[in-house]
Amino acid sequence: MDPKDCTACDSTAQMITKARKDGVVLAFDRAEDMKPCPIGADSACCKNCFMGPCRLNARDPYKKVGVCGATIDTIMARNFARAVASGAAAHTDHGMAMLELFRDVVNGKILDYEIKDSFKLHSVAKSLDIETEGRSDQDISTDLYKELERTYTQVDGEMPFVKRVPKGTLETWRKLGIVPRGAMREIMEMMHRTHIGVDQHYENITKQANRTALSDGWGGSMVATEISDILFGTPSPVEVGVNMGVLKEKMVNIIIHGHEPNLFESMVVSVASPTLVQAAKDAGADGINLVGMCCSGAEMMSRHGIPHAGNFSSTEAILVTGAVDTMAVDIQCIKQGLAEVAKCYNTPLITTNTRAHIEGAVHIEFNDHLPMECTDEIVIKAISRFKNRVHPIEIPKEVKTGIQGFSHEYVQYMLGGTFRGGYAPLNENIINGRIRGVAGVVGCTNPRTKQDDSHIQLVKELIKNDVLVLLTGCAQIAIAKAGLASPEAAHYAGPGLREVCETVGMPPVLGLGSCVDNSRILIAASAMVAQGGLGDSIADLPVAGAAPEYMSEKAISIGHYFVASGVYTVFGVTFPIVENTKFHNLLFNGLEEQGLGKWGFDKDPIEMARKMIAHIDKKRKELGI
Ligand code: BF8
Repeated sequence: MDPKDCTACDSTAQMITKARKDGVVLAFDRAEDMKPCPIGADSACCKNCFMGPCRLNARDPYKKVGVCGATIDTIMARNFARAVASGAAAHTDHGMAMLELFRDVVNGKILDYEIKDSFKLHSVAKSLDIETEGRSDQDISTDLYKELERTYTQVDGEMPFVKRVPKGTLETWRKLGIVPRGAMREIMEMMHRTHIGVDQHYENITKQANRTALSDGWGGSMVATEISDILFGTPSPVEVGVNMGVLKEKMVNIIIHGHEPNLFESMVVSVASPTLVQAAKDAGADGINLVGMCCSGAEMMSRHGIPHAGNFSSTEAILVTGAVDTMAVDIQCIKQGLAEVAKCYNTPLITTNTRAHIEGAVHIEFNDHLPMECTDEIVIKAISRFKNRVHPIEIPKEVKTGIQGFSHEYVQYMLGGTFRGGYAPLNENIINGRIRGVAGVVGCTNPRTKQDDSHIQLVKELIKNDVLVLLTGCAQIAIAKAGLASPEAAHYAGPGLREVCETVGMPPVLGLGSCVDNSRILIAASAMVAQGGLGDSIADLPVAGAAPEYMSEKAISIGHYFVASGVYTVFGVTFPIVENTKFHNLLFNGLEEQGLGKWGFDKDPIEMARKMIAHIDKKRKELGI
């Protein structure tokens, strides 16, 4: 396939062309070579036991059942629920790692990190009814740790952050019996119920999938975001360059790619070490250039303005520049193919997390108690590779500068300041129609579809129609590369949104950070409900969500927690379900009838925008605005 058809990102296209000249195979090539299994793509295959695998016919879904008698609805619901459980497990395990780090910082067992944002500590504690008046940060933190541990370990009752859920939404959850208890319990029960011969009613399986997904959004992901803000600082707007042009030929280039911010935070300290900077200079470099990719990159870009080199589909391609002196990774979305591409360009690929080793990579374990041992070693390896560069360097020139770092706290401040008491100006602008509604555009890129293209088309269409767009994860990077994250991009917006952007001096899209930071969107939605005038539940709001190029199980969990929270959520690329089945009808209609949100699907980004806008208009009409 022509590189220009693989991606809308010129840098990545340039590197695909170079890789082909160099005889190096990338995910784009493997995607062409590996046609998806049509039965698996429709989720019409069950391999949950060893009497199968059983394959049903998507064209005649009720003709056959599995060996155990499982119907197409049971099979699809179980497969879908297991994707939710896996995605939720990834986010909650990440959140748990942050919580453990917080506990040991508070206990004084870890000295390399500290509480950077005491204001946020107090506000999170207050939101959970923890007394803060006249108490030390240490005492508040100890109570906060104990309270948030329940997010994981609690076997009965309601999760701590459920306190933040709008009243109307919570009433619906209670009525349906889907309030999450503890993440471990929900994920365990989900895996149990999808075992052969347990839960064999697609509606009941979906009920537990709702609860499991909610334990991610209002649990693990929210813990990851809030604790990371407390430890490393809450983002506020910062100007950042994004795309492969952030690499510097004369510097030692180090890429951090993954999801947990602690590795990256310690890298920031290591690359500033005078000894290591001198060592880089002694090796002939002008200095050390630290850049991010994927989600931890998005977090560091938001918190510290660290340049970002690209999203999921560009992680192999960037190695083809020959300019990457080391890529260090931790967890999630790290392609095994990186090892082979890194080898071709003599780039050390370093795994750092005990949970994620890759055959062919060097493993240097990152230990929160002695983090610099790992990060200094990464820098030393990079300097050594710089000194011994053997491949010609070709760095694409593209860099787009934009504004990132819009935490929900800053959105509140920017649109009215704390003195106005919350989200009043946003709600007013929605009610008066300048802003038609709000859309979250999130998720991955996927080599099965032209990289970034659907994100860009969808977002342009939404802002043209006065829909304010919130972004996270790889979607945020796609939009930044397209130059839409600068205030000047307001000229793409419709007249109402443009007026708001120009008055405030903000871009028409607001980047909120990594995928766990989708929890910021849940909090913003709750704040909009609490502000008044837009109903009493998230399902009442004129909002919608989309992941037009998703590829991961985490994205399915995110999509499902938005749906279960009341949001119409549209996915692109493919949807792992057979149409015209009872389970499909439940996800795409039935959940909304229960008072929740609903799923949507469209491969065409303009059609996707049309569906989201129609939903927003329907909600506006119901609200009488
Ligand atoms: O959590 S958007 S490709 S990097 S899964 Fe992965 Fe998807 Fe990117 Fe981050 Ni999220």
